[in-house]
Amino acid sequence: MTDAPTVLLLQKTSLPLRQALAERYRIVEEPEVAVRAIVGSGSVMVDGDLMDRLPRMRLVAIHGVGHEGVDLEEARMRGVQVTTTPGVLTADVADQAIALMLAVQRRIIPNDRVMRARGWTVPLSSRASGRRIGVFGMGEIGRAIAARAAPFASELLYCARSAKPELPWRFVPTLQALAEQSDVLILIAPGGAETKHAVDASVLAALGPDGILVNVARGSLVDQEALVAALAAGTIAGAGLDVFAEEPHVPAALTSFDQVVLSPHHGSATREARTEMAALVRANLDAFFAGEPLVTPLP
Ligand code: 8YV
Repeated sequence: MTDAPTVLLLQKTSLPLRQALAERYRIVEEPEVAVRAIVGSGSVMVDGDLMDRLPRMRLVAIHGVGHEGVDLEEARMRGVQVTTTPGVLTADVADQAIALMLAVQRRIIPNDRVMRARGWTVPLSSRASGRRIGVFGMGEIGRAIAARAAPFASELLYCARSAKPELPWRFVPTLQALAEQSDVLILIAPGGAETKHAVDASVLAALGPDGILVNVARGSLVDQEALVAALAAGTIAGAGLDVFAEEPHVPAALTSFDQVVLSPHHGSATREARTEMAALVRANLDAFFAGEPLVTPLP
């Protein structure tokens, strides 16, 4: 494979991805001048400095849909194109949000722990149906979450950059107001500077002592220290967390709460999604190197 184009792989975890790339590309894990494309998750930092070190690189193929780590302006200035893997992970991330919500409400994990210790008697859990469910972020995955959550909910509300009149759910213009009016707050907005610590102590207080936070977006959306404090003080009732401020680090305090369900950024980590994501990354690379239109470019 000496003539194979060199791809800088900035993603450690996905075996399907590595296999899909290795068939056709030379994979390196450190920047080098030969690199012609980067493959990685959208939260990995791809800034002007890295691009300067990769003078032949003209494609960033993101394995996922978030792209907050990629400096799109620097990319545009250098003629670097960017692709993501939309569609193929939508259902799985949405399912994960619902799974976390139900697991927190019905105490699935602590009850399982009691059973494994040969116990039977456990505290009461909370009713999942008939709650007001608020979704923060109304892109493709936000819609899939809302569609799944709505049948459970007494009301489905959402907050996004703008109201979507085509949707049957009630738009709430601020996150603070959404938290005030929701029993469950599900986060699926993009990461990056615009949403950093959007969920702070005041939003958590608005969610209230019966409120549950579910985050399948980015850890950066939540002030994690404020969340730990709110859980410890009972300012909110519980949380289902798939993402964390500094992955893979999870603060010890978060692991100590029975009312918290933790998951290792697993939303898109089904065999099916990861196989299709890998295929889409590969299809974008193949199109790029064949000089053909990219399959799923960022608009
Ligand atoms: C992936 C994600 O796990 O799509 C995203 O933005 O966060 C996840 O689906 C991540 O991109 C790792 O590749």
